[in-house]
Amino acid sequence: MTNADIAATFDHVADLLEYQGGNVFRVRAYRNASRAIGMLVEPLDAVRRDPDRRLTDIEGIGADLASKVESLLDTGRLPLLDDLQKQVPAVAFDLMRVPGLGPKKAKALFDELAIESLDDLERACQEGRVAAIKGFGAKTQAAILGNIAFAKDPGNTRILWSEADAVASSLIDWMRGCPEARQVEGAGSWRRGRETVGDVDLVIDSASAAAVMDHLERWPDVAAVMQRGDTKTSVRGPRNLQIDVRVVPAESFGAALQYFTGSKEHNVKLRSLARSLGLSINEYGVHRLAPPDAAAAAALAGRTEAEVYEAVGLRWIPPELREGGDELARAAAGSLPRLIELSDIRGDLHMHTSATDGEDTLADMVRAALDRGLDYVAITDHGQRVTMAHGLDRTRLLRQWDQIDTLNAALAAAERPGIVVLKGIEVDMLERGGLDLPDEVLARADWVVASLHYGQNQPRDRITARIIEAIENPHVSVIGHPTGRLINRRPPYDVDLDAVIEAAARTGTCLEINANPWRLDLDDRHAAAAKRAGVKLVISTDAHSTRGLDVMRCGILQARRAGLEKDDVANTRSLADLRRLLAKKSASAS
Ligand code: DGT
Ligand code: CA
Ligand code: CA
Ligand code: ZN
Repeated sequence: MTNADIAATFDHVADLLEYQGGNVFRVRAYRNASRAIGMLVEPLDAVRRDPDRRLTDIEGIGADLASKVESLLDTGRLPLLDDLQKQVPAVAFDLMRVPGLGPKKAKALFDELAIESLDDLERACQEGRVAAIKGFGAKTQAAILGNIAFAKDPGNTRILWSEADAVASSLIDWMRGCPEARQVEGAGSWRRGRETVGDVDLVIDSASAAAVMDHLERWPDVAAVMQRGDTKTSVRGPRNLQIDVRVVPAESFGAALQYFTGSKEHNVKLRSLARSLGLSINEYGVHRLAPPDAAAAAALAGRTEAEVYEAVGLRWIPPELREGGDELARAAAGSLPRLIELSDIRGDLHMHTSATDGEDTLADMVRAALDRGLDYVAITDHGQRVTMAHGLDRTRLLRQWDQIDTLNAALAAAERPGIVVLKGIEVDMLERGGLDLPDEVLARADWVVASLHYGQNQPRDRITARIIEAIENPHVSVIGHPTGRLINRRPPYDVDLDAVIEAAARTGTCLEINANPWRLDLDDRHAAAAKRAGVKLVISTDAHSTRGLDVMRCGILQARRAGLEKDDVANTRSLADLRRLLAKKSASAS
C-alpha cells in the first residue's frame, strides 16, 4: 500500500466513525494521521525499515495507529475498517459523495427519512421532507438537490490523474525490470493526461507473453488477478484501480500503443481516414483493404506509432491532443501546435507559506523553488477575508514584503545564479464586490492573484460581475482557479466564462490554470477559448508546502490538452518580459 492508500484508508475510517457518532477525539486522530501521512515524502515502509526511526516519530502517529499502519503495509487490510463497513449501510457511501453531505448529515437522512438511494434522496428533496429535518432547512435542501446529479454522475467517481500516475509509474518501472519485456509503455487516458482515469492500460512488446504475465502477477501491489489471458491480463492494483496489460510482438507494438492510447473518438476518425485511403488500421498494424496478392497483404506499418500515422499521411500526434477534435486535420495540414513542456516554465506565481495556511516558511518555499530550477516565484498568501487560513491584513502583509526584500538582497549577494522573489498576494473577491485589501496596498505588489472563495452559491450574474470587477482592477494580475471546482468533490460555481475571457482579453489580465490535481481550472476547453481570445494563461501550483511545487506537471498536461504553446503561457517568460507584460495592463487601465 502506498502512503496515499493508507491516508485514504484512515480518512475513510474517520468518516465511518463520524457516521456512527463516534468519539470526536478518535475521529480527529484518524483525520490528523491521514493528513500527516499524506504529506510524508518517503514511503511509510521505508520509515518502518529504517533502524534509526520509528513510525511513532511521525506527528500524529501513536502506538495504536503505528500498529494499524503496519497491518496495512503487511496485509493491505484493516480489520477495523472491515468491521465499520459492515456496520454502516451501503447507501451512506453514496450519500457522502453528494457535495456538502458529511457523515453527520448523511446519518440524519438515513435515520429520519430511511433514504435508501440517491433517487430516494432526490424525491425527498422535491417533496420538501429534507428541509423539515432538524438542522437542514430549505437552503440546505436546495443545495443537496442541486448536487445529487453530481454524485450520480459515474464520471465523478474516477480517480485523479495524479493518483493513477503514482500507480502507473510504479508498475511501468516494475515491468521494465522484466527481462522478457522489450518495450513497456502506458496508454489510455493516463497517457492522454486526462483529469481523471477510469483504468490504467499498459502495452508491452515481448516474444514471451506468459513470462511477462508471470512478472506482472509478482508485482507486490497486485491486490487481485481479475482475468488472465494469453495476450491480455487485468489485475486490481492499489486504490482498487484496474490495470489492463496487453502483450504484443514488436511488429505490432506501435499499432497497439496507438490503438490502446485512444481516445475511442480519435481512433474512429483515424479508421475512417484510413478507409478513405484504401487502408485498414487496427491494433495489429496498417494493411491494404484489398491486397492484390499475398505480398501486398503484409503490414505497411505497425512497429512504431510514428510510422502508423505516417502510413495514413499524418504527422505523429501528441497523445494529449487525441480526443477526436480537429487534430487529424491539423496533423494533415502540418499545423499541429508545438505544445508547451514542463522545461519551458521559468517561474511559479501562486504559492502559500506558513504565514497563512501553508506548511513551510517563506525561506523554505523559495529554497525549494530554487532547487527546482525556477528563476522567480511569487509568494501569494491569502488576504484577510480568508479568516480560516489566518489571512494577512495590511500590517502583516507589509511585514512579509519586508522579509522578501531582505531575502532578495541575500539571494542577489549569493554567488550562484539565484531566484527572484516577487511580492504577491492572493486577494479575495468579496461577496458584496470589491477585494479584501485596499488598492493602495495592491499597487505596491509585484503580482496579485484574485480568487473567489466565498459566496460560491450566488447566482450567475453576481459571480460573473464580481470576477469582472476584479479583472478591471488595474492591480490584479491574474484570476486564480477561475471556476472553483474540485474534481469529484464540488462542481464549479455558476459563472459566464465567455464574459470573463472577454474581460481578461480587453484588460490584459491573465487567467490561471491551477495545477493542483483536484482543481485543474481553467480546463482544456476554456483554456483553449482563452488562447483564441488572446488571453495569456498562467500555470501555477498553488503550493501549500514545498512538495506542492511538484504538481506543475499536472498543470502542464492540462495546458497541452488545451493545445497551448510556450508563448501562450506568461510564466514561460523571463522575469523582465513578465514585467513588461504586467506593465501593459496597468498602462491600459490608467
Ligand atoms: P478510461 O480508462 O475510461 O479513463 O479511458 P480510456 O481512454 O483509457 O479507455 P479504455 O481503458 O476503455 O480503453 C483504452 C483505449 O483503447 C481507448 O482510449 C481506445 C481503445 N479502445 C478500447 N475500446 C475500443 C473500442 O471499442 N473501439 C475503439 N476504436 N477503440 C477502443
Ligand atoms: Ca483506460
Ligand atoms: Ca482499459
Ligand atoms: Zn491559493
